[in-house]
Formats: sequence, structure tokens, C-alpha cells
Amino acid sequence: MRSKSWITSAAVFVIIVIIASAAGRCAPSTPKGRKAGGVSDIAVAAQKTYVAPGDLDEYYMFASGGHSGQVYVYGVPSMRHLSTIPVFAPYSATGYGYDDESKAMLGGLTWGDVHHPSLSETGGDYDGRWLFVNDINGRVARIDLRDFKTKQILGPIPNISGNHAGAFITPNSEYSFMASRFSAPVPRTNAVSIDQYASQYKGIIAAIAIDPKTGQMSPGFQILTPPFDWDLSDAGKLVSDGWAFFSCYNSERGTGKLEVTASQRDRDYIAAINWKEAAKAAAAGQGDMIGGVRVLDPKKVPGIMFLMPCGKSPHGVDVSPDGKYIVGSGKLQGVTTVFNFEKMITAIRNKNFTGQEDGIPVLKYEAIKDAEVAVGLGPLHTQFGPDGYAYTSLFVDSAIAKWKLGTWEVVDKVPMSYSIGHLAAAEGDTVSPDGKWLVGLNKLSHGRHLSVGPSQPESSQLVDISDEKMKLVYDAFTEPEPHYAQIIKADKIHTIEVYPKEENHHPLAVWDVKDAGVTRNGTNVTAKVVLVRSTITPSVIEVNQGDLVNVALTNIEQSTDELHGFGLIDYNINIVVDPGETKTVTFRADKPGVFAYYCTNFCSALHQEMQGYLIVKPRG
Ligand code: CUK
Ligand code: CUA
Repeated sequence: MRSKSWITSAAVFVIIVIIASAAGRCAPSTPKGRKAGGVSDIAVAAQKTYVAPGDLDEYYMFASGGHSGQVYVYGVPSMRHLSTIPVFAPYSATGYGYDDESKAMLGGLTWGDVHHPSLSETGGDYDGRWLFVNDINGRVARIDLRDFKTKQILGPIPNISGNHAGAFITPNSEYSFMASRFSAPVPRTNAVSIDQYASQYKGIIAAIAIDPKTGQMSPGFQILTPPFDWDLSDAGKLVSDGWAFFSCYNSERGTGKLEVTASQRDRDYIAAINWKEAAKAAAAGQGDMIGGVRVLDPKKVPGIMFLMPCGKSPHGVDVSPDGKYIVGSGKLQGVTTVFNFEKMITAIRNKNFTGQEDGIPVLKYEAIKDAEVAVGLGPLHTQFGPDGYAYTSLFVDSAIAKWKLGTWEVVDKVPMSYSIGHLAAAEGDTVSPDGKWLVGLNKLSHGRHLSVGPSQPESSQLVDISDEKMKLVYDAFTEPEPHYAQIIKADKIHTIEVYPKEENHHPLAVWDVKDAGVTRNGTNVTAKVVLVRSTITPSVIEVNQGDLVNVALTNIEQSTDELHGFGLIDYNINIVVDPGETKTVTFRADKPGVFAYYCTNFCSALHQEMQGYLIVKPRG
């Protein structure tokens, strides 16, 4: 009887499974591919990505927020969203873009388009100090990984129009690269007719100099190029250290309907830039000062720039961890092209050229190419593992292909949902990638989440690459627009939890409520304000209509997580001050009346009591 009832329940289970499968995506996950021990692949996947309450992820992932202008921080493998770092756009959650300091950094622009996060490197490995990100509006920003805050925005850089190929970093963070996606006359103030595009419009490749001690960026030097649309870049490493590579489309120099005019040629180019030689030439005073930056013309400084033909309208260009191979992904074809760095150097030495573009030598394709790897349709970007494997995203095929460097054999494919752009491997851009995890950053997600209306999230999918076969283990959903991300070992990042009092040298900081108060100099009013649980001191600030008011807010807490805010009703003022920090906000008191201010961050049981009044006395 016992065994019979077992058979009955087994039959019921089978029927339930069949019904559930038939119900498609509405059904709970059905255990496919059971393993010998009775543990399904889904259970194995769930266990791999599961980070128990209170446990920490092994990696940080820094993902670009595209035209949200922000950077998103995730934990890997949980794919939990940990924080948002505002960079090129105001973010009221942290008061970014409202205080004087961050407002000055934004420089009047309220949006940016972040594409490529680039972690600082020492000896070709991520060193956990800074994160650089590009903005298409010709800017680059530095985020300090000590406090996850944007510390510098450089630009718009002169002469550059549309910086897409940033913020790729050299192996010792000497330079961050930029390149113009949209060629334009140089200097930018020349309004030349589009009919003269081919000869009078110019591309620019820029090397932004980074101070190795402070991370402070300065404009560095630039290289004048033909009017191609520069797309991506990557710095050489180890054997190819000193070089950087830039892909382009529109070597046709087309205008108008680019999808036709810029897709004529079978091959466009990847530019090889000898940046160490170029830096020497710039330091020696070669080239011309244009818009305040030294610009080198490669026709007049031979040896700094060469063109490698690459089919067809290449998008990503990625250098292998050993620096020997340069992978160029022609997005309009079914293969990705691998160039051999040594062969490139030999071809340059032997002057194995097939022509030139505006005086820049074009290298002979057959002499520098190692392989055309048949990865699949629409290859965009390539990442690497520790074991000689490469992973290429396929936009058209909506998949990732795994292939071997050297044998060029494609060994595995995993479908992505849907239309993958970039992909990011753990420590994937270093000289020693970790393997383990790969994240596909997809452009579409339709149908894989609860409906949120027409503005759908993008999707990021976690792939386990620790075995021979790649395994999709998790779907996460992200804010638009996930272009690139980088994944760094968590133990490389050393954060602070409060700003130490002894490091606060702000001239308007006050550390005692008895030093807080309002002072006046003509129509300029300075209010030194102390924020501490659960009072804003002073609780009344009195000014006259028309006064220029400078409020300096010091959060004198020295304990973790004790943030205070300063929201001023009707004045569009919203500041958040971290423990130990001082921020200022300056505004014209143009509206008469009484306006409440209050703490915006729930900080204690008496948080609601943390409030005060700005009294603006009307003009006589
Ligand atoms: S890009 Cu978006 S998928 Cu801006 Cu690096 Cu390739
Ligand atoms: Cu301080 Cu709420």
C-alpha cells in the first residue's frame, strides 16, 4: 500500500509539473535537468548567487547609468543594488547638485551620458583607489572609492565633440583616454559647412593626464585625426604597454544618413596610438596649442599613430590580459578580428603599409591579423577569463560566445535576454582576470519582469563562468542605460564610514552649538549651522529680503550612518551632510515670509523634531 500511494503522489507531481510547464512564464520555476543527487540546476544556481542576510558579496560592480548621468553600485554575485553615485546629474537623495560644491562641479549642466566606468590601476591591476567615468558631453569624472563620492569633473574638454571612447585607463593610471565620436571643426568655434566634412572636420583623440598621488586630472595632450567616428578604446598592457587602441566607424567620412553612408567599406580601422611617444612629443613642445591644449598632428609627428584595417564598423576593441592580442569586434559581421601586437610592431618596423589617411600609415591587414573568429552575429565587446578564454557579446544573436585565444575555437554559447551590449567579467580588464562571474548588460528585458508600463528597465544577467559550460544564474534589472560595468574584488576597496573631524579644514565648519549662529556683512549673511541629533542650531535664521545668504552646514556626528539633511521649503534647497562633513549653500533670499527647514534623513527617534525657520523680512 505504501509503495502504491508513493506512485500516486509521484504521478500527481508529474502532472503538476506538466501543467506548470504548459503555463509558461507565469508558472513557478520548474526543476529542469535534475542532477544525480536530486538537486536541480536551479537550486545549484540559486545557492551560488545567494548571499545570506548579513553576509557580504565577494565583488563590487560599478555600472554606468548611461544618460541618467549616474553610476550604480551592485554586489556580485547577489546582484543587489547597494548604492547610486551621482556624477553628472543632480540626485536629491544625497543632495548632490544642490550644495555650492557639487553645483560648481556640475557647471550648469544637469545631465550627462556615462558609458564606461574605468577603475584606477597599478601594474595593470585594479588598485581600488578611484573610478573614472566618461560623459559624452566631453567630460570625465573621478569618483573617490574611499567615500564613493564624485570629487572632480573635468571638462568639457576643448576640441572634443562627443567623448564616447572614455574613460579607459592606462596600466598605471597615467592617462585616461577620450575620443570624439562626432567629428567637428577644430577649433570648435569654426562653423564650417557640412559639405567640407571630409577635409575640414576633424576627430580628436585626447589623453587626460592623471596625477598618480591625488588622482587630479588635467587636459594632457591631444592628437588630431581624420573625421572618423571614434567608438571605443583600450590601453595596451604588459608587452603592449605604452600603446592604446581606438576603434572607429565612418572611415568613409560620410555625412547624412550614416547607417548607409558609413557602412560602405568592408573595413574601417582600429587606430594604434603610441601614447608614450606622443606624450614625449607633447612635452617637447611639438604640435600646436588649440583651445588651450597641445594638439599633435600625426602627419608631422611620425610614429605616434597607425591604422589597422578592421571589418566591419568595429565597435569594441579589447586587449587580452597578456597584452598580446587586440580584439576588434566588427558589429556588422559574424566574426571578431584578432590582431597580434608583435606582428603589428614588425609591420610598423618593415613599413608594411597599404596606404595612408591624412598622412597616417595604414598597416597591411594580412600582416597583422592572427584570426577572424566565427563567434556569431553582431559581436560588440570582449572580456577575458584567467585561463586564456575570451567572452564576446553578440548583439544580433543575443548571446555570449566563449572562445579560446590561440586556437580560436568557439567552445560554448549562452543566450542573453535580450540583445546584449557590453559584458563585464570579474577583474576582467586587468592583467589577471578572476573568471568566476560574467555579467551581460542587456538592452532589452521584455517579459522577464512584472510589467511597469512602456518605460521598461534594462536587464543585467549574471553568468557563472567557473566551469567549462557557461551558466545563466540570475536576472537583475537596472536603470537605463547600462553600457559598461567593471567588477572589482571587494577586499581591494577601503572605505571610510565617517569623515574624521581632524580632516575637516572647511573655513566655515563649527563643531560646537555655541559657535553656531548668523553674522552679517552688509547684505551678505553667513549662517554657521550645526547638525546633530536632534537639533538644527540655530533654529531660527533671520535675514532681510534680497540678502545673499550663505548657509554652512556641519554634521558634527562621528558615528556611522548618522546623516542629517537640510531641506528648505519653497527655496529648492536640499542638502545632505554626512558625519563629519561641512557643506555650503548660497542663495538670494528673494521671497519674503517664513520658511521651514528640516532634517530629511530619518536619524533618531526625535528626527521629526529636527527643524527650524528661515524668516525673510520684507524689503521696507
Ligand atoms: S557602448 Cu553601449 S553597448 Cu557606449 Cu561601450 Cu557598446
Ligand atoms: Cu537629523 Cu533627521
